Amino acid sequence: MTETQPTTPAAQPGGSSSPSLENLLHETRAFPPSAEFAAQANAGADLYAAAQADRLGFWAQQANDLITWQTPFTETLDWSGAPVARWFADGKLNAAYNAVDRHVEAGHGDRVAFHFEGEPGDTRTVTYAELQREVSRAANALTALGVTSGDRVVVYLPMLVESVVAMLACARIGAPHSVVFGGFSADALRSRIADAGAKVVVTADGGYRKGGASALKPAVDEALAPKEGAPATTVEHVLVVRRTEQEVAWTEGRDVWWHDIVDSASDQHEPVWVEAEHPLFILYTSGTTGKPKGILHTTGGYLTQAAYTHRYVFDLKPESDVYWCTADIGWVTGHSYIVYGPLTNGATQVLYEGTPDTPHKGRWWELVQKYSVTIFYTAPTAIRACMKWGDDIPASFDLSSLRVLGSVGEPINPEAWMWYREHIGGGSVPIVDTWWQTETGAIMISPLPGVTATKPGSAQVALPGISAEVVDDEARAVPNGSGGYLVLTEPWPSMLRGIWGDLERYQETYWSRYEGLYFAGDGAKKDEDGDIWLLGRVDDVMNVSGHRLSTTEIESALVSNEIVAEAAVVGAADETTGQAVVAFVILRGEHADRASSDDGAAAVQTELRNHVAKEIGPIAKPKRILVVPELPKTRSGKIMRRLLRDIAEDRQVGDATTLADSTVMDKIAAGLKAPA
Ligand code: 6R9
Repeated sequence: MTETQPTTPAAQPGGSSSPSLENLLHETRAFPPSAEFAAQANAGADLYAAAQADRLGFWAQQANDLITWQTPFTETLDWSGAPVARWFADGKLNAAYNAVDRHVEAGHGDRVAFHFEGEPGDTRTVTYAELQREVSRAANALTALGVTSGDRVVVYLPMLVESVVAMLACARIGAPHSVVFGGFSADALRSRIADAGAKVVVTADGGYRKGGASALKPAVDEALAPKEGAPATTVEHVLVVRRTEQEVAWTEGRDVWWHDIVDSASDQHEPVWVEAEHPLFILYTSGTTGKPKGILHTTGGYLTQAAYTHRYVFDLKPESDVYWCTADIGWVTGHSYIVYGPLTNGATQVLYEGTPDTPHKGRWWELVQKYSVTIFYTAPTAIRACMKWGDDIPASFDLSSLRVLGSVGEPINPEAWMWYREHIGGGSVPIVDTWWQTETGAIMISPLPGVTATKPGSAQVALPGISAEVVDDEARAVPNGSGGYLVLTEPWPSMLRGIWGDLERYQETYWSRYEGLYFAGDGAKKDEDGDIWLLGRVDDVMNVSGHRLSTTEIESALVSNEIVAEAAVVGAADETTGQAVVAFVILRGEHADRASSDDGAAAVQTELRNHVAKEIGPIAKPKRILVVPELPKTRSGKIMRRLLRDIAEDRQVGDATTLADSTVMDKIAAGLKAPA
């Protein structure tokens, strides 16, 4: 085996080229784990030592401890084809067998795999033994539809047990799945089906969202309909789950009901043993421009790191924990932390179909109470929404079962972190802020809840076995107290193996900025202790009068003011300063109408500008602050700053089709036409 990457040299004293970022986060709070938590934790400090002493040996041990191999591997890493890694390449396994069957074989067939809760309140409990039978039936049904190892299957479903079953059935027969988020349009679905060359699409008549039945099948019909200029579809069959009992159009010969062919299929199925580098799934993720990238993940390394991170970052005890990740399976978080990580570890989970505010804004906390959820994993945008709805809502439920809280998806501002800890975690539950990407496959940077003294707003340290660094423009590690770009300096088991059908783009996107280093596209800062603070995508890092400022940092400052509920900051082109800071803020309920008069708006502006000056420094003062009713977000909750930048630079607003709510930009524009 070969490893060609040098370890990045230790921090050097600040040279003239090191970015100046002395202004960030004078956040000094730290919360060490309690002695009780540390004493029972899966991970101790020795995990770091073990990985440090022998990194590849450490990963080989994780792969052997956490995964069942049909044929054991003898080689841990082959990096000779860099940047395409091969991990555990001569081993054979099956991901679905690892996620389901082996738990039944070990005598845990009666353990609940899923407590499913539909949005209308219907429930279903699925044990591991039932999951094994259901996955086997679905695998037999897909085989009957002509799917064989290597064929691609697109999964376009709401959050149902069948969604997990469909993914595992694909894995069981060696057919890579490509899950497309149910909120995506027919056009988005069409291009993903075409790019993946899918043979079968699994969908449903519809799902329940925000109190009503929302249709899915029509989007599939539209995506598969002949279209001028588009290639003929490769799809032979559409497998349809009945959920809402809405009327659906039916194409005879192509469309098949799930209950017709899955329910009647045999519940015995021999998994297809695949090589460790056999493709497990393709997941499309949007780049900053152009066509979405099909991120390719393979089996052995991905499963190893998904299981490893889930076990240690969340301190999972499969016999006693009830784990709930609120992500949708359409995103990588749902893949790694609902399907592959937790099931491989034999966890019991809550699976919820709907939105957090249906039928009331306490729905999530009601479910935590109902199922005595112990580990809860969600996104900062959801936490901030809950903050906005008020403290009294979570306070009216018993959340005392919770013992670990997680955050993922974007930097979490210290105020939201503190709120999460106080109001959801009862002031004592450890929070793990987990940094990773679709491309990394699994968590890379995160505290370990029994080891790390956590800091509000920081993902802090690379996990044992992972090597991350913050570098300057010349690829030199920045000294503590400075900012730069986040890179990963060694290959890791769950790394992407490329972009589907476009190896060159893989090389160019991630490996061309710095020789031999994976460029994550995120800005980051090392604090005086060397802990890593993520600052948002690099295209969100502003340069104002030569000072490097982070959108996140200023957003955090704004949200720490009591009148602000949520804030988004962009850098707008500015003649004198290069870029100028423009902030969009949503005021908290009680303060919402303060900006409705000109005088009021001016007073709010002054108050917030002074507040930012006090929190960070005068350089960070927003040049303009616009009070808006809502912010434009993607369906996964990320703020689309590009659209806000269009407004800030007085341009026609660009393509807004990937917004969760396409009317938001109109609402913002309507508000701004009033005299500012
Ligand atoms: C898992 C996921 C990846 C991008 C990533 C970064 C941001 C995710 C974060 C975080 C700060 C965290 N991000 N987790 N930023 N702190 N804990 O979200 O994957 O959808 O591919 O997004 O999300 O900017 O580069 P993905």
